Amino acid sequence: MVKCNDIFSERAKSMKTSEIRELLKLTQKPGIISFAGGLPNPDAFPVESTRRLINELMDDMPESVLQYGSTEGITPLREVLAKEMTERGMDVGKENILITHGSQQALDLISKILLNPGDTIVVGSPTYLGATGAFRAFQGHMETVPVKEDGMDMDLLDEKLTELEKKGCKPKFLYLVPTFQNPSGATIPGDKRRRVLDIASEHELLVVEDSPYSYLRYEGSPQPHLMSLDDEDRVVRLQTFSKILAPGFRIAWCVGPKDFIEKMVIAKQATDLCTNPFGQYVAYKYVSEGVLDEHLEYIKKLYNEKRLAMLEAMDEHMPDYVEWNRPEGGMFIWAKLPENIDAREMFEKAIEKKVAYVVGDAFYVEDDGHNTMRLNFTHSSEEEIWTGIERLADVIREEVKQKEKEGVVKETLITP
Ligand code: PMP
Ligand code: G9A
Repeated sequence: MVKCNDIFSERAKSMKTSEIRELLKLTQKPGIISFAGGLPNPDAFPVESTRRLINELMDDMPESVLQYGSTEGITPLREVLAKEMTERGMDVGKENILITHGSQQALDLISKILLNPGDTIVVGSPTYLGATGAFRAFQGHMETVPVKEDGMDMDLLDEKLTELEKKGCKPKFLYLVPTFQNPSGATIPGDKRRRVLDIASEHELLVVEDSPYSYLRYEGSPQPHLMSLDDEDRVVRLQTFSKILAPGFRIAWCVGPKDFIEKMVIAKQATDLCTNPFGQYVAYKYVSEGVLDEHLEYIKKLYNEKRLAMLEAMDEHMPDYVEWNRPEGGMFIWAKLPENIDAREMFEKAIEKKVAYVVGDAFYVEDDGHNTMRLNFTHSSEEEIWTGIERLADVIREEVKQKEKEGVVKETLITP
């Protein structure tokens, strides 16, 4: 029998399982209130309009919808997305757009075309673990810059890049989720966005702007996309239908300079030939017939109610030594527990009490964030949010008490 472990490539050996994917299995067990996965709410799925659009497609053009498509993606979808992005201040044509199976595939393809083993990528600390998973799978080396409440620290980014340059290291790209970051919910304010591009320009760096949550703003004013501030063709932007329509379609779009997209297309040919045309045509109809705009208004209202419910439940139930942010959009709240609490160690106790979260350290490349957790507010009902937060607050209180007890025992053992 072949021992696969002996023949796996170095690349395969560097791959790590996604904690979120593993958690999904666990949290699908009955009775568990899960604030773990970044999942849309099932009530937000547009079942009736999808049924109608699919029927129309089957009546009007089954020969295109059910056929293979071009690797770039279907032309009408790329055209309508280019038009929409141009209206939002980004100078984009269809030749700048590649349709992918989720933004996750774009992250994989970007790594495939840019990374040689050991190449450096600069990421936030914390950052989206699906991205670090993709970079790791292509043996990328990650350098980190702290992410604060207003996003990545720009002074530290500049310092980090200068320090790397001094060592003769030129990173391949900077990866950022500038708006309602996964996991921290942090958003880079408008004035700081210009600085991202100035720093990138000074250090001649490509910027990957991953932006699945920018449409999900519930209060405050929209901030300019990095791509709309870019006049040097230095930004590659990722957008997805996963959070605004349904992740089951697996349709996203990657936007970038023409030569970059051409290389992505070649890389994609070897991966899966083309993104599923069926989903692309449905997405096209959603955008072009204005159904998506209506749907967006509906989900923004729904998610805002859930966001406010979670914030209110946390205000009411959480002990005052727990800290959290109040993001104006997106899907996540980021919470910080006292230093002596390890959210990973506490996780099993939370599951016993039937509540789940994602342990914060999963989003750090380095050993950090042991006392942090990510809470998703979009997937649960308001009732589940209130019950789940109450359960979580109890688990935290018990853990803190337990640590205090252990501390007393330790002190008594040490004191002669
Ligand atoms: N990037 C970020 C920041 C995300 O949060 C997600 C989904 N959680 C993705 C990319 C991948 O999304 P999808 O593949 O569904 O488009
Ligand atoms: O199901 C997934 O893996 C997508 C969700 C990502 C997240 O929870 O951040």
